[in-house]
Amino acid sequence: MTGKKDLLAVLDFYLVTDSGLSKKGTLSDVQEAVAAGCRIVQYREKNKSTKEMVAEASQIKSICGADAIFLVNDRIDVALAVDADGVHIGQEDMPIDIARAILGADKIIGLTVHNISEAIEAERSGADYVGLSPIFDTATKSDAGTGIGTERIKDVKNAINIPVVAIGGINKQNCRSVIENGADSLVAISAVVCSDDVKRETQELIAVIKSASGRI
Ligand code: 3NM
Repeated sequence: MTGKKDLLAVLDFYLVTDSGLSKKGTLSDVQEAVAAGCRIVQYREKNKSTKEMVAEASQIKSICGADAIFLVNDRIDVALAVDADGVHIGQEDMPIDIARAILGADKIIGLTVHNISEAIEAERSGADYVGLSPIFDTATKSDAGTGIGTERIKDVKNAINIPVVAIGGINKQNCRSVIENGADSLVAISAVVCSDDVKRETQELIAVIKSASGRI
């Protein structure tokens, strides 16, 4: 097991990059979030060439260093090219058993799920954590669908033994209820990368998450 898998148990805020929404650019966002104490970064890039992605992923990997898990969204080839810590995949991406066979046992694989049955299946097929989505309505992902609400988080958390990361429409105002309803960690893309001060926003989110989870 990679040392970084241990970090999955103590995640607070989870950064997902979005170069389309970012005010200061992906690398700056990662730098500021990691400096603020973020311990997991997912490079999610839909608008760049593979060559550009490999170069940027390599830089993000160095920023994450030993302190933060570095995952690549969807692109197993890019993750392998830079020896990332793992990938985050969706229900329509590479089947998880094949992703595991390609990446090996040490790498981290996160899977997006929308309900209890997908979460149970994700754990059974070897996911290291699930991303539960969307908690609230969001404009960041056009096909995300309607928010499932915070109550559903408890149901999913109680059904599985791997960490639950909440995503979709989360911000500083509603993040406390997300954690109080059982999420181990949460993603807030627009709330963070659209802010003027990514570091401060991340610090403030981490403070609320730690307080809500009793991890202070
Ligand atoms: N995936 P924001 S929602 C990347 O529902 C992503 O699977 C989602 O962005 C899903 O924090 C989403 O700005 C975007 O709402 C979340």
